[in-house]
Amino acid sequence: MPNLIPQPTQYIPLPGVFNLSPETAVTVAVADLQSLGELLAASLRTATGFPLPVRVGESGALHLALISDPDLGPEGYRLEVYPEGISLQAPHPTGLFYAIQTLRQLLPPESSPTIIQACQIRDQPTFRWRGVMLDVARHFFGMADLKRLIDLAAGYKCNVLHLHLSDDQGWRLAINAWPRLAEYGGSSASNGAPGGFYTQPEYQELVAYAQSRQMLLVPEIDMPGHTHAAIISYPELKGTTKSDELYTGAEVGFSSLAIHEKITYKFLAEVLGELATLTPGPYLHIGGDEAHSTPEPEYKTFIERLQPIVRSLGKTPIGWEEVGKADLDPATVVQYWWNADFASRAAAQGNPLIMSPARKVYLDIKYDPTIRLGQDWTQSYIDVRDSYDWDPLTILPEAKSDQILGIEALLWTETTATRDDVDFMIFPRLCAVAEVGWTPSGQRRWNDFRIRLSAHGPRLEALGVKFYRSPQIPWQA
Ligand code: TNX
Repeated sequence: MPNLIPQPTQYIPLPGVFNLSPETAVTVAVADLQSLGELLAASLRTATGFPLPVRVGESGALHLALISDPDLGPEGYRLEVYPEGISLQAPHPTGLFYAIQTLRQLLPPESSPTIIQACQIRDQPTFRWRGVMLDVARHFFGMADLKRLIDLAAGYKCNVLHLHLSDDQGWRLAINAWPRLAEYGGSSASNGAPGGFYTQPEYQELVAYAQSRQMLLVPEIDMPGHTHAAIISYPELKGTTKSDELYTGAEVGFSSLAIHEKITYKFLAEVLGELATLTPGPYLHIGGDEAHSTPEPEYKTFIERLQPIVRSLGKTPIGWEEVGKADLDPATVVQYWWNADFASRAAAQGNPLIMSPARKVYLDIKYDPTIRLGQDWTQSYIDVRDSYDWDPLTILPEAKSDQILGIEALLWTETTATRDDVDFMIFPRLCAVAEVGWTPSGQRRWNDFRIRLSAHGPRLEALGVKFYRSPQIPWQA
């Protein structure tokens, strides 16, 4: 078995090898697949230095085609490697993108040898939601960092990038109708780090970049708590907060929008209206977590008023598990993170669920007590095995399996200020979570995963990722 992550559902070795050579060409069956052909060629060019021209036609040793095979679903693919050539086939371009990611992993990380063991792979994901969240509010990360994260996560077949765009410490998206949100509210970050925000054209560029990597961008504006940066930018929004100063600390739960003021709903409609226009994807994440300064009945009122606003914009709301306290629209998606009681209340209402259990997929929790970065409020540490050895279908007993859309790993960034910090907390735990999302749980074995992961050390290194060398993994030198 080659060292693929996530492990494909079916891998059959065949006799012989395919040799990538300076003469190898990429062909695509129809012109629509040209950009995928280019993506494949570009990644192999970097690895091999070979020219790898891309043409529309049949004759190339690397051939991409759409096929009819309904059992593969919207994201599945077939990848067949023979001594004469390699065929990548899928019912949809998404599947071809994943076939390309698998093929990249079949090649060694170094440029030679460029030999691939012949094989047949048939593969498709277990869960349709395989997300990663980055908190760009506590610390701000620029466009280059986000595109790099998209490439890395998509390489492990994650398909959602959730951006936590606002919090007490900063507001990160320019809103035309409320310009001070980004200009003033975006000027701060945790621990006095520099702030920043995305312009609307930048945000759209990011959406398109994510799309080209088959990732759905899910934006989050966290409300009614976690809103200090918005409130000091526009004090008329204030129900409660700490002070009039920019906030750079790490406490949570002290801010709340004014639930009974008309202006709050004008704000919501305009901010979410602009966000909906900029976001082609179907979801807007409205936060809803840790609103400790919003009295419970008001919290309920707020969520119940917010849902129809999102719906009227043609979008589906997603909220953290606390929204389970309110009466939910059937389509509202709920994200479980810590409190099984709140999450179960959402599960009992029958709503779709995303699983982000803090003890498994909180990538801001320390690997072990000696780690400089990260938090430990979960009163447990998360080494790679903890992120790997769990089943999204049984983690919340009240949830029915058909309610569970999938999983999402989260990086809150109170303690992570740089790209290297982020790399260190995300990798290699994201590799483990990616496999939990993709590979059927009955096929997953920790002892097998840790060996496969060890081969990804040199790959991650070649990509400049400063990952954590967990002692659980027999890393290759
Ligand atoms: C809880 S998880 C939070 C975040 C913090 C995180 C730190 C969630 C929905 N809220 O505000 O950053 O813990 O681990």
